[in-house]
Amino acid sequence: MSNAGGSGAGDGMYSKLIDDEAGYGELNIRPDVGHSAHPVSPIRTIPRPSGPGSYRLATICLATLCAVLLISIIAVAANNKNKPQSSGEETSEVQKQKQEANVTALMASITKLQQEKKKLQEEKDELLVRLASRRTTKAPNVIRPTPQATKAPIVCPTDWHLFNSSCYFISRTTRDWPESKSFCESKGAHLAIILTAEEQTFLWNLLPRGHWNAYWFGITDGHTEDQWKWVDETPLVGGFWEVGEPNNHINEDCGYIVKTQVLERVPIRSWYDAPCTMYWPFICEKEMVPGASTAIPH
Ligand SMILES: [Ca+2]
Ligand SMILES: [Ca+2]
Repeated sequence: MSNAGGSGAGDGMYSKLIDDEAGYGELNIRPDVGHSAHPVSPIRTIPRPSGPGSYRLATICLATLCAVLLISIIAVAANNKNKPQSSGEETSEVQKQKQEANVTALMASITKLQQEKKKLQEEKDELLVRLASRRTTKAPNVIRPTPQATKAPIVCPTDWHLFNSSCYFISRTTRDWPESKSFCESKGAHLAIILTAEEQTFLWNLLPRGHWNAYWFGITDGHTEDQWKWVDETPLVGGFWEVGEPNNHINEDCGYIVKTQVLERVPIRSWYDAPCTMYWPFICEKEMVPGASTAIPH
């Protein structure tokens, strides 16, 4: 055995140790070099990856970590993907149900409208039948109202005054009430029957003012006290009595209108009752028929 041989064997062993130690990586203890007589203290070096083994391990670790991360990401993504999909499915289902409900409601509306249309069509047909029936049964020669003949204007005789369709006469002579009534009737008229405030005012305006200008007109309660009637036997409704009248003060059964010098007196409160035997002027009224003779008997 030579030293060289012994030395070579020792180098081979050493190289193998280096390789093995390098495989562990972190602690690199350098043994004595050349078996020097001076022992060298072991040197601790900064661990660093070195050698293909370290990179493989790191690569494996990184790959593992990457795989774990990738799996985690995929799992999270899948989870997140499943959730909205589920919600979306539910939403879609609800929408589908709503749409089906809408379709059902629309179909019901269409059916109802069709029924109403049919009913209206029937009513229309019935109305058309009625209209056609009326047209056929209508008299071909309808008697149409002829235009009214032009109304002849009412012309009152001299000393008679027209209001509406009546002529009024204000006497200048005096008579008691029965004689006044007879006089008017002899003229084809009657003592005035005054039914409206307008008529009353019209006559009032015809009368002259005086100390106590009184005029008989056609009202009496001679048949039954306080039951006033017109000369045509119709009962009095309302009237234009002065306040406190009629009072039958001295057996007063005939009505008259008075007009004085007092301007405050008003036509609608100018009626009094008095004994029918008093002599006063009077008012006659004659209803006129358009186109009829206006002649007044003398
Ligand atoms: Ca009386
Ligand atoms: Ca009186």
